Amino acid sequence: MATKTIDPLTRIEGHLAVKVDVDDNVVSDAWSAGEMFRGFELIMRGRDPMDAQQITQRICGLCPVSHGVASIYAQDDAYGLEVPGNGWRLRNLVQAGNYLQDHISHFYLLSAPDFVDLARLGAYEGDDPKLSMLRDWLRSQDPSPGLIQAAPLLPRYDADYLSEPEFADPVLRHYVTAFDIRILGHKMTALIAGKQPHTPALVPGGITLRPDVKILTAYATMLDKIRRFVDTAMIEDLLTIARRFPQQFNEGRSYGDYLVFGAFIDDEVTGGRYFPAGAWIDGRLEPLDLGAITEDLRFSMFDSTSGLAPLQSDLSPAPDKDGAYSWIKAPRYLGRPMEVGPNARLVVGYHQGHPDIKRLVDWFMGETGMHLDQFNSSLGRHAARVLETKLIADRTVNWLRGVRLGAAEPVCARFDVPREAVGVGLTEAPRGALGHWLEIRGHKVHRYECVVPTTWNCSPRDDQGRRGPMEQALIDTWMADPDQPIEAARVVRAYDPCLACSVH
Ligand code: NFE
Repeated sequence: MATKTIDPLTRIEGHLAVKVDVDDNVVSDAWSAGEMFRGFELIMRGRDPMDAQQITQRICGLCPVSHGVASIYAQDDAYGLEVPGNGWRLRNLVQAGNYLQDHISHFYLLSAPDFVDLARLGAYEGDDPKLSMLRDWLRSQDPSPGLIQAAPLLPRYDADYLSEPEFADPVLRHYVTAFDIRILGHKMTALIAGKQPHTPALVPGGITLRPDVKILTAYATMLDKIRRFVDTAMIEDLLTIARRFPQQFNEGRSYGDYLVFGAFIDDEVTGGRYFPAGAWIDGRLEPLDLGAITEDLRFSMFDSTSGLAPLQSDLSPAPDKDGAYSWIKAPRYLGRPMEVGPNARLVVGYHQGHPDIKRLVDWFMGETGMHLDQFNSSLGRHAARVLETKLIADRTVNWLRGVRLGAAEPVCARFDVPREAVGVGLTEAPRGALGHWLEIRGHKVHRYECVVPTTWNCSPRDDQGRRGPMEQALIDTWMADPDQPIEAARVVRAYDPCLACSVH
């Protein structure tokens, strides 16, 4: 048996170390370790609650909007606010821009190099101007003929890549285009919310923007470009990869239990959120029960009491704690490790009979021959992310059309910060279920707690010794050469981990 450590694992956000035991080229055990402490929940204590959405957005540069939204939802709840239609629609537009940017970035910039060998661009002989430009730039970094072996393409592993030019070249071309397209998502968010990242416009009760025709038209134009890219490039590239690597629908299998908090307020769908809340657990659909959430700490570097609900446990960092190997906590639902993210949203929505999700997922299963259970796989996670990019891009048109113009249209409810209150804000970040819990005493934040997507997915073992979802997904991964751990890296990247968020 050999033990291999991938540290740091690249093309993810933040500092993640993955350790695997490999027996006869097969992973027999795995550990996922978040490598830093941040302490945002301690920073929050004693602050004005109105600072919460600004401070917690600094947890992350990738999904700041999600933290901002969770925070203002928690305050809406604590202050008893009813958000006007323009308020929730404009918030959706802010969140949608961030999702589109984030999913496109992940699929192309972070994940495509696992399937298409970018290093081969050094030998590109076609006449596509963007690919030629990239080739010339790469060759200026590494003038040796053939494969480029220079940053940013390192570490590069020898693997079974998509290499036939008729399939690989379109993906590479879209990889280059994606750099420009993702910026549109950023701009859409900034247009409504003032700037991005770390938007100032998200406030309890609604949003600060009074929309006008110019802003909404500019948003619509950019959204239209993204929708065209998703329809003509991203979905096509997903099909290319799915047909070329069908075995990836069987790799990276985890427990198959999913948790969704629900996202995007929408008054035209049952349940009031476009992505509905719920749990898929042990092969059954269950309504979301917040009381079922606890946080285990036996293998996490905290000295605090294990197994308590959010807001109940203390937060005492203990870097030298015996047996602990991660700064990530181990959240559990009914005591079980739960996977969160795009595949959780699609599976829970599908089982609830969500018409858009059912139509798109059925179409994809028909095109590729994969079945619903295979969303529990590495390629299933990528597929779910791409499919929901289309769902969000298309649905955003409705939210945009629903915004009412005119000075008399409120965008925000009035409120006072109460002396004592408790609030919970639930949403879905691109990487999965995100909750902020807030307790106010004497008009100040007494306690604040975030339970974050990558904390669920990349958690260490819990008090019962059960692995976190991603640790479990690594088990049984076959590695052609354990010194070139591309197969393990593919499993990890399919989760789109964000370590900055997970350790918050
Ligand atoms: Ni930092 Fe985040 C995570 C997402 S939580 S990227 O995990 O998506 O809002």
